[in-house]
Amino acid sequence: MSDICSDPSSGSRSDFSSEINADLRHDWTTEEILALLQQPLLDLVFQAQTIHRRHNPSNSIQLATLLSVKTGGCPENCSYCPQSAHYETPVEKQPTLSVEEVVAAAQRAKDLGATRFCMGWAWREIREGAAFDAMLEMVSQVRSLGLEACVTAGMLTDAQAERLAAAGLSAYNHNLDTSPEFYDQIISTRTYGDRLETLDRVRKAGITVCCGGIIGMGESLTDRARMLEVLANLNPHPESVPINALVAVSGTPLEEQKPIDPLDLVRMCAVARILMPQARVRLSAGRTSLSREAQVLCFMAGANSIFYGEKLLTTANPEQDADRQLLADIGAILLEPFATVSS
Ligand code: SAM
Ligand code: DTB
Ligand code: SF4
Repeated sequence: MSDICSDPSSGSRSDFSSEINADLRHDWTTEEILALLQQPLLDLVFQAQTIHRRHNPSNSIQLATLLSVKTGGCPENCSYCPQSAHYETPVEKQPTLSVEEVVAAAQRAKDLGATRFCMGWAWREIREGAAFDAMLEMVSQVRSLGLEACVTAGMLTDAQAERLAAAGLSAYNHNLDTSPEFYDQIISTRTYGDRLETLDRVRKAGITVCCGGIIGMGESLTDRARMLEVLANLNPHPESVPINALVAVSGTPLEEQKPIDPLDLVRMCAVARILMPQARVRLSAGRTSLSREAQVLCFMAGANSIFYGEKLLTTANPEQDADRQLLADIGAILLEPFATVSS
């Protein structure tokens, strides 16, 4: 990564002026958010970039690498997900990875420049036992490498959240995916309320919250606005907000969905940035369908993280070489591990 500058000011916090405080709201209305989403694109990007620079003066981009530790066979019926046991998809159920395999992958990710390592389990919820003990060990060892550790493994109890926090977990990913109104057309095996309850448990345990959603599932613009509204009205805001474009996988109920217009992703990144000025807005699934220029527009709009590595959980992501080249070509400043939210 020698051709990409590292973040000179990571760890520093900007002064909290009244302007900065005024940007941090938790009372957004659907109408306000819809108006933002429908602004002329360049006005929207300008507004988002202005807020972005005010809150993130170092303008750094974070590289997060994903690894699927337990793949496939999930009892939930999320219509977008190739790992659901409800659908016949190209994903084969595989043996759960060992602590050693996971730590070796985390070391490789670190060597290639990632600062956050995100581990996924295709579970409805965490259960006590050997697999959870192994998860705690993975978290602790990933942290020992000097990486942020993130887990996504479905619902959890207060006690499990506390044990994950004690193991050093930096963040827990649990997405709202879409609006409360559209949710039951996408998933029926759990409720929006279940999702919010889990987020609450994560927050209470002192773990940072990674929560976002997906566009391109057939939702309306109002659904997009409503999802952003629920996210932005969480207090505090999620520290990171993944914005995914649906990867339509054969065998899932959403296999025939038309690809989104990349400019819609730019709009989502911009509005997420305006509503949650200090969050890491992560341009997540769907990047293989974006041109370099569309990705740069997302960065202009305030996206400041990507998943980095040739695979997401089970589907393709851009080649690492291509990402490194893109970041070098735009002179991206990369985030150091554990930098503060405002760096
Ligand atoms: N089972 C856990 C859960 O549901 O929280 C963790 C894994 S799940 C794969 C994490 C997130 O990935 C989902 O909430 C969804 O937002 C995203 N995701 C899954 N499949 C996707 C797809 N085909 N396209 C875009 N995003 C997807
Ligand atoms: C998130 O919002 N997106 C990532 C991560 N959080 C866990 C997962 C995307 C998965 C895309 C489909 C797959 O690769 O299986
Ligand atoms: Fe299971 Fe998570 Fe996929 Fe839903 S998104 S089917 S909970 S792995």
